[in-house]
Amino acid sequence: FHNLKSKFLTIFAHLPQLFARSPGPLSLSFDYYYLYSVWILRNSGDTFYMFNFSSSIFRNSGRVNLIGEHIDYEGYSVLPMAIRQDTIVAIRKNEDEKIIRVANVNDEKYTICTYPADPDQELNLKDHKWGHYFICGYKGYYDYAKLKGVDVGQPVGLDVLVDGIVPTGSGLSSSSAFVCSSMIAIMAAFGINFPKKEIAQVTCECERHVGTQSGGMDQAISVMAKTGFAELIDFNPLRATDVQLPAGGTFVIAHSLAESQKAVTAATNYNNRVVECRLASIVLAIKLGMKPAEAISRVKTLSDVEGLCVSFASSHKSSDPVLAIKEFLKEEPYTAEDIENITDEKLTSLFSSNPAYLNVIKVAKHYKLHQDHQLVPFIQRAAHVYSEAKRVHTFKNIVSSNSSEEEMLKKLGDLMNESHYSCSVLYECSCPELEELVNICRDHGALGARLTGAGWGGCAVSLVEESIVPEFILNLKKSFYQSRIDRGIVSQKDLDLYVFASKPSSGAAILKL
Ligand code: NG1
Ligand code: MG
Repeated sequence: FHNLKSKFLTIFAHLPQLFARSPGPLSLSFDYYYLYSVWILRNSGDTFYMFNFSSSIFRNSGRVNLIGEHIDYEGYSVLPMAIRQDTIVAIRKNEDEKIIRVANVNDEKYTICTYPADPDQELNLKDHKWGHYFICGYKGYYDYAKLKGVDVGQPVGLDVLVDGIVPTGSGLSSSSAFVCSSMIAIMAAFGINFPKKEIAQVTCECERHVGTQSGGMDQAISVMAKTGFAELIDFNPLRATDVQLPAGGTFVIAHSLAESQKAVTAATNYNNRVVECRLASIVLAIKLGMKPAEAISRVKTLSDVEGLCVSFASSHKSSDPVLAIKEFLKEEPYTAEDIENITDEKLTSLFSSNPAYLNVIKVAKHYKLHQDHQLVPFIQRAAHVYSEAKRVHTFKNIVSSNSSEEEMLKKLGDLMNESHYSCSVLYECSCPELEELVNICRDHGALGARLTGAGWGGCAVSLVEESIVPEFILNLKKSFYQSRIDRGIVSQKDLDLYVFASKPSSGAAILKL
């Protein structure tokens, strides 16, 4: 490991135009991204072509989701863009020891993790470690190689060094940047090429080994992003369509400084919502006429029942699937018993094959498929999902329309505000710090501002007119961050890591050394 680290650092030191050092973790200068393209190895078309280096470096970017929150796992399209902040993984085989060592350049915060070189190991989820994400990529590699009939041979040891500057627990998908670069690094170490789309699919599935039952947005954008474009990501089958954003607007990302440790809080937060949506879709399907057994076996997501909801709506002269929800989901929270009466099956048996779901039902007291609220006539998870799915397409249509730029930016901002409202009130995945931050962003001229990523902490993204970006950031520093600097929550010198403007950046890349 020490050799690898010193080689890694020596390479960095010898390429000052590529890597600018800062105190603490390595941070990367802008030129580095420009020069990346010179160093990227045949990252073209649909496949990464890899060669057997003695040691190589792989990078994947974080992402900001512009719109489409908590709907990827329900099968709906989302619209993220990659950001400049990324995770870099260097790897080499160690034939002498059957151990995987995962070390970090920032070894004070991220101490070295070791694991057996065994693809069948189970991760200890009760003791969550940062290195677990590497093992997700490792297990994913073996699962996939097996599926493809690749002869993987006997497992060997791996020395791995990581340098990440995507803020963690921030909704910017540091986890997926790490899982994706890990898996690509492992492929290269073993001299295997897989198509990019398949990498995105496998990494989505293998990240679930840390426990979160996530959809595939982060891995897809991390692997398939292109400089200068946001991407509309469709699922089943996975597809990325370039989306050119209006030039006069910039997305500013600001961290609420509340860290959202999704893997740790999965049972009450992220996975709870996944389970609520699953149950909402089954209950809806049954109410709309499907037999319980059929609904349980066929309906996995709200997108699976949208067709039924739409036919119901159209028989009432509407095209809005939300009409069916209003009609068929009751307004009070559901208890497990209520649901079992509808589905004719115990929840524990319904979810017997998924330990993460079982953890959710162990701690959940009731499920909010549809809950009344004094502010709006109906508030529910399903309503969020259907309306957010629509907003994604509206967003895409607005940027491809021929409205004036001013009008376009205004409409996009409005959609982002609506999305935030829906996340915060219907989906209840915001938190006080995010609410404060989003309001401050709007007060200082954001055309729209919303939480991004899973929520419960992490970042907000604002759409800001290009010309006011520096002033906007300065104002956020004064109104949101200064009091937190005074309270010792964040230090002045780190502030630029937590609030920054970002243009759409590139995705996965391989550096040949
Ligand atoms: P973040 O918070 O960036 O990890 C998570 C999920 C996404 C998506 C969003 C909510 C993972 C790896 N990613 O993103 O798939 O569901 O929440 O839209 O869990
Ligand atoms: Mg994540």
